[in-house]
Amino acid sequence: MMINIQFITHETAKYSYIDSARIALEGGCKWIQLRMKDASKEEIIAVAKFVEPMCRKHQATFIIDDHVELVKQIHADGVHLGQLDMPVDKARCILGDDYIIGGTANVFEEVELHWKRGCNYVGSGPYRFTTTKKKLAPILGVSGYKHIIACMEERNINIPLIAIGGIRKEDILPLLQLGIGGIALSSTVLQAENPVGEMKQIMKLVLSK
Ligand code: TZP
Ligand code: MG
Repeated sequence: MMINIQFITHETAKYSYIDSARIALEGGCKWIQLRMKDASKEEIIAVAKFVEPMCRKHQATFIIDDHVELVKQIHADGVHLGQLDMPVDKARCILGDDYIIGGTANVFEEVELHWKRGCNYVGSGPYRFTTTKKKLAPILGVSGYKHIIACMEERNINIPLIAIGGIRKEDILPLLQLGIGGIALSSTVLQAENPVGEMKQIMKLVLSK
């Protein structure tokens, strides 16, 4: 199975949003989600003008967080929608079948709803506490994912479940063993002393699977 590593852009004291995407791409990541939570549409469009061509150069998928209305304008491959964003089925009506739509879920019922509404993958977390996202949902840990995966198997729901939130390199293989379809991460790369090297190690780890 193809294991998907999704990098979530973030702005830190050291790095801009664009830097963060560049680091992930240079480290071999093939999926960038442009997440700029407190930014205006104009700021997002300005950053996307740099990040989109960078993704194309590296043959990486380019996803925008939240903003369905910007997907086509910034030439994104799709959108990631949280619990408070546009419902997945409405986004599917607007975008059609050629775009990727991801959704956030903290409990199985949300996974099922996203699946019924035509989601391509579900981001589920947080695995553990993280400061990257404000207003965190309850922490899932290994037992939370085990439960969600068991429910998905029972109902024959087979879309990739992507674990997110506080995930470090050493967490990745144990999570994949649970049946997780991919990993989304940010801070473990951006806080590393050598972030490109850290991303490379993570990619090597999953590509060997
Ligand atoms: N949702 C939960 S954590 C997160 C999002 C979008 C950001 C990534 O978290 P981390 O801990 O920086 O990898
Ligand atoms: Mg959102």
